[in-house]
Amino acid sequence: MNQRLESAIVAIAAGIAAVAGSYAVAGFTPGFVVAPVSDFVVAMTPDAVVTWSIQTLGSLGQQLGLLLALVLTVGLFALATAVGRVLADRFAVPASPVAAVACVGVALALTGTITSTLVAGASAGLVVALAGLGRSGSESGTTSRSRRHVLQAVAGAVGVAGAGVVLGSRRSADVPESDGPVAADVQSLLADAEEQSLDVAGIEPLVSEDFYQVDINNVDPTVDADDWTLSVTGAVDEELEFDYDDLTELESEHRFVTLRCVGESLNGKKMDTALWTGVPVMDLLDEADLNASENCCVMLRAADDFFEEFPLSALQNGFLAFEMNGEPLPRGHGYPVRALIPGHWGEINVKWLTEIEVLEEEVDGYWEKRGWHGTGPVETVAKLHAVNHLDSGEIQVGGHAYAGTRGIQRVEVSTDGGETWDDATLSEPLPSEDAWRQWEYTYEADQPHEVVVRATDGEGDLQPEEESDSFPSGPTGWVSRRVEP
Ligand SMILES: Nc1nc2c(c(=O)[nH]1)N[C@H]1C(S)=C(S)[C@@H](COP(=O)(O)O)O[C@H]1N2
Ligand SMILES: [Mo]
Repeated sequence: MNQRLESAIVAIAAGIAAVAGSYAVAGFTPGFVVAPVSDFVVAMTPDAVVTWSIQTLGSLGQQLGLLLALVLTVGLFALATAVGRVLADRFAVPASPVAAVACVGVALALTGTITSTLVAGASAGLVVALAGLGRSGSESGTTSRSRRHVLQAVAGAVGVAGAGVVLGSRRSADVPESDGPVAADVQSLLADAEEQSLDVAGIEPLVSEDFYQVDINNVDPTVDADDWTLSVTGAVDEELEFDYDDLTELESEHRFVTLRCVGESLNGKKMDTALWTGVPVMDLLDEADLNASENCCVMLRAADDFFEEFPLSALQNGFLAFEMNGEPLPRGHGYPVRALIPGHWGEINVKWLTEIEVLEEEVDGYWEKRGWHGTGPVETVAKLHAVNHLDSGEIQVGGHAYAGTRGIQRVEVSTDGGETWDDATLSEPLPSEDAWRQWEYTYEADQPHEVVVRATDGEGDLQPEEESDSFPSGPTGWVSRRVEP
């Protein structure tokens, strides 16, 4: 085998092992060597490309970004290994420790985390050592021997990668340790919600089983509740700082809240509901702390450097949540504390919240800098997610309707493309000021037809028919779908 090719394969195998070794000990956390590279990729991606990718690729764009970061990181370690081997050759010292040290250097520069760094270096060193196993003298051996060396290196990398995936995925576990049994009042609220859910196959129950996740990170921040603080800064008389105990010692409430992402498609699935436990923002802050009369707005900032700005008046109805469905907030949903702002698009419901900055003038948030207008109240929507052909021969359609704090009064269904309308059955409203309702409609049909659905909010306003894209201020229009009998 060509010597150059052999070196390249060994270097790449070592690169894969280094990344896998780091994953084994760090999991999908900021200590994983790919995390900073992924942040870099995200930061280097032009805003126009980010916006385009959200609209056309959705979460796929984020996955492609992660894949690119993975490939780049393997490349970095492969390069370090190759340089290490060349240097070792030149100074006639063993290659594997030199390559390991080179990889340790790269990992340390990337993460600054000791264990992740050492294991990355050791994994790469192991693969280089395997490639040298049975090598006699410094002469490269016969073709078959060199092939054997490459195979040893590749086998080593595959082994480390396998172990890394198994160990690492345990560490990435999304849910922090639960701190005991689910409280009785939460259990009974969840049981009621389950009871109230309509019997329609193919739609989420009133409390979502699979809550969507949207954020700017490929690797979510890991924030320790013990280290967490929330500071109140900006146009305040005196800056304040609270810790996790300050928050959780206050009397907590349970609220059913629906979130919906402004960037989703009209009939998309980025709308979900959970029972959140937390404290009203104003129980923690004082009216006086905010100088409410002089100030217009607030900027919420987070551990992932995300920031969103919106009117102070919206924050005053806000909620600081630290539990979701009776468990500590999952890491992906903002552990340890997130904001919930009633009736507004998802993006201002800031996760991993660290700072509330009070402002005298409006400024743009993260998404507004990129052209979105997602800080206001949600649009009214009725979604059509289930079309079921029942044993009775009838057709059942169903979905969810949501209008933020306006509530949902009515959902109508047309089975003739919008000519005539009939009322759908609605689930009983949850005890909430900001939650969706399910709807269901069963009918007979023997011809292909167009089903259209529209909601009326609690103020009596019909959902706008005019269609618009999600960019920049959320999708509008009536959902319709062709149904075969
Ligand atoms: N810190 C932080 N908070 C964030 C985001 C983010 O990227 N970082 N994304 C926002 C967006 S765009 C939405 S739609 C909601 C989604 O909340 P979820 O992931 O819990 O469903 O979180 C919001 N809060
Ligand atoms: Mo969003």
